[in-house]
Amino acid sequence: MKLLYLNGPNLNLLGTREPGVYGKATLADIESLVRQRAARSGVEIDFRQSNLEGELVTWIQQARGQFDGIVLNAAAYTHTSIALRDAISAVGLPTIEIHLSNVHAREEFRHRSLIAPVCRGQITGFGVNSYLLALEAFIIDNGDK
Ligand code: CA2
Repeated sequence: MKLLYLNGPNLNLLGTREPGVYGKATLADIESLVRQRAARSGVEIDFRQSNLEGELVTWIQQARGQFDGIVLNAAAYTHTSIALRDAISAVGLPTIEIHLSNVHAREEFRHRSLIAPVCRGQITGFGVNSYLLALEAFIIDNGDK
């Protein structure tokens, strides 16, 4: 199984600011944890971050035929991006929406996800473990086939 992990705007700052909300791990630390767990199950990982909405859209479009699924922390675009939602819907690959923080326990504007209705599911609030839980979900789902 091949999974594409996509990270949206400002997640490149992880570990450098706001550790109280997002924890102390950097995005490179998270990538390394995901890769270690994935290797144990023979899962291939591509892990990327962009601050640009259009670049994320392009990567989602290009995932068709290249990956079995997408794990997406769309960051603030979760709450605003019809373009990301349309891309997920168009590509037809199972996509799991993830967040480090529990978006439902935060400001009202974070409660709405424009991408959730076209995602396989949502994992929110488990910190770095949200990234690992999405991997587990894909491993379990794949085993069901
Ligand atoms: O909890 C999450 O993973 C979020 O996707 C993070 C986004 C936020 O807009 C979503 O509502 C929930 C923000 C990512 C910003 O990351 C930073 C990291 C360090 C310092 C400042 C921002």
